[in-house]
Amino acid sequence: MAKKRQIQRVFVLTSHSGCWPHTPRQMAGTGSPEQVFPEFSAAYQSLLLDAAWHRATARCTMERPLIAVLNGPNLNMLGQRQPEIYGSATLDDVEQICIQAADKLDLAIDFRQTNIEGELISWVQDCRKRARGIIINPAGYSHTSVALLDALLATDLPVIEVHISNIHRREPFRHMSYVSRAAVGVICGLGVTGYSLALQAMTDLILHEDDQ
Ligand code: CA2
Repeated sequence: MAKKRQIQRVFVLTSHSGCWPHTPRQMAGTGSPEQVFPEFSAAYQSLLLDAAWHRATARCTMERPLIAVLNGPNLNMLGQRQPEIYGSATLDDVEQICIQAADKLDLAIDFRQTNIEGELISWVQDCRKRARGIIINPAGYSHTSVALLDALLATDLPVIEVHISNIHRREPFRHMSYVSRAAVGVICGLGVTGYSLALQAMTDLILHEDDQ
């Protein structure tokens, strides 16, 4: 009795000028491969999906510059007291504003708040290895912390200082900020919009760096 041989087809998909062709037809050149080999179409579609997923992942984790958005003491109380000075937005609202702005600007953000000076300093130090820039509302530490200033200076990263209120319209002790010496720019008095403006400005700074 004649033996029936099962022939397995193997498709070898290679890249085309460094990127995947858009359709099977393009790859085949003269004819549609799915007409010749119906099982090809499913294999190829799944490969395209894989490639798209990898591109999206790379975009989120590798290509987007990471910006640290750091918040100092008592900012966790935003929206709960003193709305006449700081408005009604909570810190969660501020984080959402930053996430949306970062998404539009193609940035990744790491948004944090702490009431502890040493923790804020450690986060600033950690930025050296991982972030392209720092946006910081140092809150009360703006006016008191030489240690925070030293940490920011040591990062060699662009720093933008944000204050929700206009510190220059307030008590004299708020007029001076140690942190400002490390900052490329300071945004104050524009409410929580200051955070999205800072992200926009940071994008420009990074693009400028990349151009040089
Ligand atoms: O205006 C700003 O963003 C400040 O950085 C906020 C700090 C203040 O010490 C700075 O001088 C200016 C205070 C953050 C505390 O925020 C609160 C919000 C609501 C209720 C209590 C505190």
